[in-house]
Amino acid sequence: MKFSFGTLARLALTGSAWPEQWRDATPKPAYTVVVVGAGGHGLATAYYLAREHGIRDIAVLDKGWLGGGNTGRNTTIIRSNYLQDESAAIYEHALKLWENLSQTLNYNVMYSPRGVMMLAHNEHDIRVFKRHVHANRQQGIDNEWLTAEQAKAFCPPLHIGGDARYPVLGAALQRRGGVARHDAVAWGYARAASAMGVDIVQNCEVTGISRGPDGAVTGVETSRGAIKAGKVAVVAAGHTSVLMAMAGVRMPLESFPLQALVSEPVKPVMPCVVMSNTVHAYISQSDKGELVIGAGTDAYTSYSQAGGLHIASHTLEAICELFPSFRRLRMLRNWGGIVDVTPDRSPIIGLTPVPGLFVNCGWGTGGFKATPGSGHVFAATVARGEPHPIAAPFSLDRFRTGRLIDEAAAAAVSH
Ligand code: FAD
Ligand code: PYC
Repeated sequence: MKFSFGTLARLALTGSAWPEQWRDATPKPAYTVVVVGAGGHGLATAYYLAREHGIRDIAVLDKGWLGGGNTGRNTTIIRSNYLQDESAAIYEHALKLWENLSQTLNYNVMYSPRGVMMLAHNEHDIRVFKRHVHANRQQGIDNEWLTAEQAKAFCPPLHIGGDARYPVLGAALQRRGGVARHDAVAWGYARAASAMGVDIVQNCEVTGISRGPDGAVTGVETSRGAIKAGKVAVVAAGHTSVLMAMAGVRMPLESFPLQALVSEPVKPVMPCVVMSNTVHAYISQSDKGELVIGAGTDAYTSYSQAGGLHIASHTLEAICELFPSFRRLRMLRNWGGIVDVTPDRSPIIGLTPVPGLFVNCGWGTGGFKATPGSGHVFAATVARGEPHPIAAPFSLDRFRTGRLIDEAAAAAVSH
């Protein structure tokens, strides 16, 4: 078998080869909708446009390979325990879709609701997480408070002792939270969309967004030629500002590297997902046996798909303090992605000042869990030309009106 650079890069990132059948799709000269970005959100958007809105004349363009952006680089934590009502609504919408996604797509996305536990290490953490527990229950979302001993019983390798630099004082547990297989999500949506006639065009970089005399979008310029489009939907995490600038739209976004790593594979040892905001670390175990560990974002904006080594070292120190028995494991591979972050740490989904141009971005460090819900509500927004009710609060114009959805203090990882 001959491997291309894309396949080798995939192998390095995810440890598995990728399906070949979409690589050489040739773009047609015109489509009803062009989706820019073949990550999970872009592919899900195309899938729901085709399945629920009957629009099948769609191209999903990616400058690289399918799922090779953040979708294939994240630590796959899925939860809906957000503080604000608007956020809880969209993440819970996504969580409900996750629960049946393998059946819906007829593709095993390996969704595993093994529980996500967020550790409290000080009085402030306790107050914040208890506030989340109460808010989530009011929203009809499961979340419960555990004592340190209950947290240890749920996750035996966890060290809760008083000799730790950050002793565990308790934890918030969302039992329906968990993980999924990141690239399977991209492939599952791609295969199902492709079967409905959607063209998925890899190695096709969008270099310009064309507009007519009335200012409305008319198509895109790409590394494989011009493509006409009635509507253009930009779903290009990390690169949204660059793409939107092509249409003259300035975005309230900053791009940061965020990194993760895996250990050598071991037998099942870690029964759930554990996150610690205070020490900036999160950990789970993949079905292949690797411990999947994520770090915080770099302090400086950058488009480099690698984070600072000192950030990863800090994370590993924290993980080793929380899980002393993992000290003897060796690191297998590490990588980075580029996340785009909004001032209120909430996504932007919806219409733009340019007629026919739509955008879905700003998921920061937490958009994997949103993939099905985001694609679902964005597809409705693009199809109807007006925001889906769940997407409506996340409009771009909240940065003009000031009606922000502040999840900054609520986020479980450093931004
Ligand atoms: P992507 O998968 O990045 O897709 C965007 C695509 O756009 C890319 O494939 C890119 O090649 C393409 N593109 C860019 N520019 C162009 C162009 N000019 N022309 C054509 N194509 C273009 N979220 C969670 O919920 N849980 C987690 O545990 C979690 N952990 C994370 C850990 C790391 C290390 C990272 C980096 C992110 C993490 N996230 C997590 C965030 C999550 O990965 C993202 O929010 C989500 O995957 C974004 O999906 P997407 O489809 O929007 O973007
Ligand atoms: O949003 O749950 C999350 C997350 C975990 C790691 C990165 N993001």
